[in-house]
Amino acid sequence: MMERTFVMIKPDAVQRGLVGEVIRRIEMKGFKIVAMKMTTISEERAKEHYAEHEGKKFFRDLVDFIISGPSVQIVVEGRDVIAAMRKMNGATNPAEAVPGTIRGDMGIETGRNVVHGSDSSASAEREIAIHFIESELQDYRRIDEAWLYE
Ligand code: D4T
Repeated sequence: MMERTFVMIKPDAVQRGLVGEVIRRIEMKGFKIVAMKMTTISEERAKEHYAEHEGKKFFRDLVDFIISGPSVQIVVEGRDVIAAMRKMNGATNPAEAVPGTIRGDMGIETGRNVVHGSDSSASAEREIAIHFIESELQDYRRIDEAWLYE
């Protein structure tokens, strides 16, 4: 199914100069970037984004980390992209993420795990709406679509 997912390149990855590497993997896979911007997320938005974790012991640190500096917000489109992007990201804890995944290749600890990807279509829809307005989403075709999809 054609889907959209929300990806965030977290502040640790921006500071470490890994933005290009994450985007490269998304593009190389064949997925289409339909929106992208760099912002420092507001505390209000961060709390909304991570609402499911409110009350957990890592919540405060998580919010503080995510608002600590610029991050890159991306909407990615493609066939079954939600699950595929989660696979590309790897396990939440980079120590358990297998080599070849973004976290497996680029991270060490859970609280600095480089990237975020929506975990379901409901989450994707919710998260895209938190970070983007409709007019920020671009409608175009990749020239190689005929060679990516049967
Ligand atoms: P995100 O949402 O960032 O893509 O991560 P996951 O979907 O893979 O993992 P998650 O929702 O369980 O965790 C969200 C976010 O919180 C951080 N975290 C998580 C943390 O700092 N300590 C923890 O114990 C856990 C479970 C890392 C990712």
